[in-house]
Formats: sequence, C-alpha cells, structure tokens
Amino acid sequence: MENRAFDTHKLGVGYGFESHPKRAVEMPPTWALLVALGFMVGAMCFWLYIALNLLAPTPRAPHRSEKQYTTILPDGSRSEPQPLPCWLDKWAAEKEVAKKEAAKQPVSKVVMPPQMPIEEPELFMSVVVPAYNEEERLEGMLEEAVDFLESEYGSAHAGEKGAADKKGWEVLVVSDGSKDATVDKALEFAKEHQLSQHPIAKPGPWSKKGSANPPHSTHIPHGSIRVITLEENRGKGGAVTHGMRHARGQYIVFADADGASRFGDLGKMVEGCKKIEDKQGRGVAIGSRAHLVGSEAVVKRSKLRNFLMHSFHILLRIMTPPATARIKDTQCGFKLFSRPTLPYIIPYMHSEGWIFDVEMLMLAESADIAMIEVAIGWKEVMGSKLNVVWDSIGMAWGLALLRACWLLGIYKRD
Ligand SMILES: Nc1nc2c(ncn2[C@@H]2O[C@H](COP(=O)(O)OP(=O)(O)OP(=O)(O)O)[C@@H](O)[C@H]2O)c(=O)[nH]1
Ligand SMILES: [Mg+2]
Repeated sequence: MENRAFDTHKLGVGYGFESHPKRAVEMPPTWALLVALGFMVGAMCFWLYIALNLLAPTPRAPHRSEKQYTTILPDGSRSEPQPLPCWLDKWAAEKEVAKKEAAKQPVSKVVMPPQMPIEEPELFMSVVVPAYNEEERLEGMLEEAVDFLESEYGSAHAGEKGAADKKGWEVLVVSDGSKDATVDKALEFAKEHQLSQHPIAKPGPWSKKGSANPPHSTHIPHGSIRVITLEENRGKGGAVTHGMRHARGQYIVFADADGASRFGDLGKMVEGCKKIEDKQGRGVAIGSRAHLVGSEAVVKRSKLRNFLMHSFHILLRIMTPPATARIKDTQCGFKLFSRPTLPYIIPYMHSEGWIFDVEMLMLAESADIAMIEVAIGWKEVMGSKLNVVWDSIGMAWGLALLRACWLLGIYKRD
C-alpha cells in the first residue's frame, strides 16, 4: 500500500513544524471520498426537494363570493349573486364516497374507474373568458362570440337540455380582480343584446356602419352571459381553471378577452376534436397560429418578442413530454376540451399564470388524451397585458418548476 503520509521534516526547518510532534496526515481512501460525495449529492437532492415543495405553486381555494355569478334578468335588471353550479365539487364528493366504499370491499372486488365521470352537460358550448382589466377590449370579443354562438348553437331555451342536439351555449366571463369596469361592461353588453330589452338589434363597435344587415347585432337569450368576479387577481391560468370548474357545456372552450382569435373557427375546432375523441369521448383541440409564422402579423411584432417566442419553443421541446413537445403553438388563447376530458385535467391544475396551457396539455398527455392542433384565424389586437421580458422569464421558471414537481411526485393524481 502506498504510504500517503508526508513528513513535515521534509518541508525544512523554520516553518514552525519542528515544535510539534511528527504526525502522519492520512489522505482518505477513495471509497470514503465516494461516500462523502454521495452524501453531498443526497443532501442537495433533499434540500432541492424541500425547496421545490416550498416553491411549488398551490392554487388558493375560491372565496365564497367567487362561487357565485351575476347575470341580466328578463326585465333587464342585474340579478342578485346566484350560486354557480360546480361539477368539480360534486365529482370530488362522489369520488370520496366511492373510495370509502372501495375500502370496505375485499381487494379483489375493488374496481375503481381511472376517473369518475362528471355530471351530464346541460348545453352544448361553454365559453370561458378570462378578463383582467378588459373594459376596452371585451365588448368587441363578445360581439364576435355571441354572433357565432347564437347562429350555430342558439335556440335551446332556459332549462332545456340541448347538448345532445348541439344546442345551447353560455359565456362565463371571469373578471380576475379587475380594477376597471370589466364587470359592468360585460353586464351592459348582455343587457343591450337581450331580446326582451331590445327588439331592434343594436349594432356593436365592430359592425360596419350603414350596413342593411349589420353583423354583430345578435339577440341573445337572457342568462346566457354569466359574470364571475374573483376578489383578487390570480392570473390567467387561475381564472380559466376557475371558469372551467363551473362550465355546463358538452364542449368547453377558453378564449382571450381581446378577441384576437377568429371566433368563427370554433366550428373547425369542434370538428377536429370529434375526429380524435376516444371511446370515452375525451379529446382536446388546440387553436394554432403556427401557420401564420412568417406572416405580416407575426413579422410586425418586435424582434425581441419573436426571439423570446422562439427561445421559449426550444425550451418547451426540451422540457416537455413528447406529445406536448410536438404542439407548435402551446400559448394560443383558444383551446377546446370535450366534457369527459375535464376530470382528467381541471382537478390537478396548479399553474395560475401564463404557463397554465402547458400544464393542461401535459396533464392531457399523461392521461393518454388525444390532442389536435387546428389552424385558426388571428389578428393582433392592441392592449396586450403581456410584459414580454418578465413574463418570458416567469414562464421559463414556471415550466421548470412544473416539470420538476410532476417528475418528483410533488404533484400527483390521487
Ligand atoms: N385572469 C387573468 N387574465 C389575464 C391576466 N392578464 C391577462 N389576462 C387575460 O389573458 C388574456 C390574454 O391577454 P393578452 O394581454 O391579450 O396577452 P396574450 O394574448 O397572451 O398576448 P398578446 O399576443 O400580446 O395579445 C386576456 O383575456 C386577458 O384579459 C391576468 O393577470 N389575469
Ligand atoms: Mg392577446
């Protein structure tokens, strides 16, 4: 064995070593170094795990007032806050009961479905609109939306179950702690377009002046626009998820309040989704602007924005599982879900900010739900709330956190 000791006398006199008794300093053997290294890595993993647990976003529970909505009554007045129907509360309660029942059975007899189904739809299409300080942009978006919704899915009357006949729609505007008149604007819009109030259609701001048959002048059934007010700002992800918990539709789409996506392409999204639905009727259609890359609308955006967008896509490809990584446009604010898909995604959402779309897609992928990208029309609308630099950093950080939490089992399905 090699003598690892070194002799302090060899260092020569005058360094003060002579005053001490000669002692051999042993270098630790290789195995000890490896054990120490293993210990350090273990400790780092432990602290990383603790840090992730502390940093992992946990959505706050909704306040009581947030489980209510306001709408316009047939006489044109504003309703008192009404309780919002919530499929998730009912589903979670039924799941608890089923689990308790299963625990009483002998193990061989327990057959729990991978996910409990949720209550039947009441209408065909639910539109969730996250809206944060959108008093300027909301009206135009609503005009385009109700125009399409009423012509495609209109004429189911209140209380009628129209989902099976592709009838009936609702719009859930989720004001996310808005400080401006977003809520008033939404209710005003509902009142102005209500048939009982305005037998003569009122054209909106996007209608062509002087047209004999002005577009966007649709009459809507009362109660079809519901406004939910979150007491404090949660972020787009929090607002969309909250709305989707209370949707009554066979299909649920979320759409940005700026009206940038061409709402008329919703029909294409439904067709696309139907094509890929599995036996349980699960499927996700993702509005996509990928075909517009290189078009004037995208090129006109700042170089910095386009650079950050490309960098984010590279990061997504590296950090997300394969089906999500293949999606060309994960951030488009126009995504459609069939109702049986909801219990696989909504109860397990954590992201409250801009990265929530990616979490939705990753959850769909992990439950083997098929996804399809559908090319949609899109226009640039002024007044974006996105802070290009800060929100890009936030999204990259949010993505890393999300991925780590799901991989390490900090987030899990129960
Ligand atoms: N709930 C919520 N929604 C937000 C927040 N910020 C923006 N939104 C909504 O998210 C949607 C998209 O916002 P935009 O500002 O248009 O951002 P974007 O569409 O991602 O970016 P652009 O392509 O620049 O328009 C709109 O419906 C906003 O009202 C927020 O803090 N909370
Ligand atoms: Mg936008």
